[in-house]
Amino acid sequence: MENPWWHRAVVYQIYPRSFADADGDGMGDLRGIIDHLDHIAGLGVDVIWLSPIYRSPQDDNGYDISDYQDIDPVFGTLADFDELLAGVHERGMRLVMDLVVNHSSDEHPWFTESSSGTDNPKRDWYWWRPARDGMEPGTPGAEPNNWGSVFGGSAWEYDPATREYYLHLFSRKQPDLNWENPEVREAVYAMMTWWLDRGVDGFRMDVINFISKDPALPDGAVRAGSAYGDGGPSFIDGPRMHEFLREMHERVFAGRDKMLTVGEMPGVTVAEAVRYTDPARREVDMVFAFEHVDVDRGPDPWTLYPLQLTKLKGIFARWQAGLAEVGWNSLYWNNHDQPRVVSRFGDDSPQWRERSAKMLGAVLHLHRGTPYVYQGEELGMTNAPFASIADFRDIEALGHYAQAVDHEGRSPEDVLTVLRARGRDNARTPMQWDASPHAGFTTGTPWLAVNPNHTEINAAAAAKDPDSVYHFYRRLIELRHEDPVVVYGDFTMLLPDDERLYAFTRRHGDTELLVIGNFSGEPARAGIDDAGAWSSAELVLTNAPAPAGLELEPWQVVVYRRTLTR
Ligand code: TEU
Repeated sequence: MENPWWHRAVVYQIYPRSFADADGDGMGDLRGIIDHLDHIAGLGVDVIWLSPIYRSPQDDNGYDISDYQDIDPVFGTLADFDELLAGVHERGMRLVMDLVVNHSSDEHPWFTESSSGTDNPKRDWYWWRPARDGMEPGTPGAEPNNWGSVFGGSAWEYDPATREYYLHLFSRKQPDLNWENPEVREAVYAMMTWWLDRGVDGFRMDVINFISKDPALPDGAVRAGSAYGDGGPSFIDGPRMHEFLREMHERVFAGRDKMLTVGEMPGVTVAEAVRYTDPARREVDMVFAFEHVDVDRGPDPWTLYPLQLTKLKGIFARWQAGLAEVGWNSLYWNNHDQPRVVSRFGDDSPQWRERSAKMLGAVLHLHRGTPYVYQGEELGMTNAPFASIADFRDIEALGHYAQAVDHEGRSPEDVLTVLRARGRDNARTPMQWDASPHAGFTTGTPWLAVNPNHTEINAAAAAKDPDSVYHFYRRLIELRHEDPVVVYGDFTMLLPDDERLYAFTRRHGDTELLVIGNFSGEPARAGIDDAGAWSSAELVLTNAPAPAGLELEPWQVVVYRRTLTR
């Protein structure tokens, strides 16, 4: 089989609400994206993935959709969308939409109908359940099971009119769709087909490995200190998951080539990912796994744990090996749900910010898989200085804060410390275009405060500086497009026990790459076999002066290439 185009591709994610505001209402919009397409094309990426722009009450910034076939007025119109799509295609890029079908908005007509009565034909489109046996509906503890929602609180909302509860794994304004019902599946496939016929090039599928649930919905285990049980075992990679994805593929994607599908899959294992991405099974092209972004989590959700580099390398090594023969990896540090990587795994102080941002980019992109760049990552944007809980807008941050502080007795300072370091709003502060007030993002009042460091860190400054993070990402992407070793080379992790250096080789035919990144603020020497030969090989990329031997400066990355002689 011919290698698919997306093996060579790099994807750029736009979070439209925070990208560029053309009409001055403080929220990004489609016109703003159209106006900035050259910034993205200039990076050399192949694909743009748009977070949701559909009609939505915006309870979870568009991940709660009330009309899948219209654009939210905040973002523009279908005509704007068509113009954007044409602009993307004209520049030789593709456009991938976000598909959010584990749940809809509670304001979607499907749900309005479903909640209108127990005998409504759409009642079974969502997960309605009566109160727990022997309990009075609507009283404390009468929820059908003990599951907590991802955003805090119970996963069940009581509807007094019909005296039943509906399931919402996320906010109560995001009721879960019942994929057991074939009418639901057909409605989703029809909607997807409508977008593909309009010209879009694929989908990123939101929490897609949650759509198949064990219909028994049994209670989950309760973690010490928490009020709720973990329903994960009943809905992560559930019983009919592979069947649903194969059916979707057959109904929606069969006969269409050049598509890209990526399933977001919290909790997915390597073994499951192999099955999801095996081309012969026709499910999805790749998945977003979470192990590497959960690397600095520990037993207590309100304690900050430092990065252990050896653990991070162990995770990547397993994913690289697990998908080496069958399937394909996606590669990401950042998205709209993760804190900024330079603040998390690098050093965002003025001295090392740019250097560590480049090192992180190079180490990630030179793994085997398809890299994703999240807006602002190419500028080395950092976490934001949130002073108090009032500065956050994210429903997850607010929900977790309420549950932890109001119901679990945690100290507000502990909770804020973790939210400041890990909260999703870190990724959602407006894109920093220039040094002007509000960073050139809007002429109005931004919906979430602009990071004050935009006077230093912004796209205009980066474009002018040949040593910027932006131009480094551009060269990194160019390297992937030029040299098949980056795309197809096999992967070997080196120095697995080194606490500071991340080192690996890639080999394809007679070309070999050596990548070493220093994840520390100290110089470090790579004690690898063949060090002498490597240090005289071609240095294709670095972010600091060429090292002597393999002695790297703080946060330095080196990429050497050599031709093997037989
Ligand atoms: O995220 C799925 C998910 O599991 C997130 O809740 C994530 O793990 C967590 O927020 C990390 O802090 C997707 C979307 O990417 C996210 O923006 C949505 O809020 C969520 O689904 C519901 O649609």
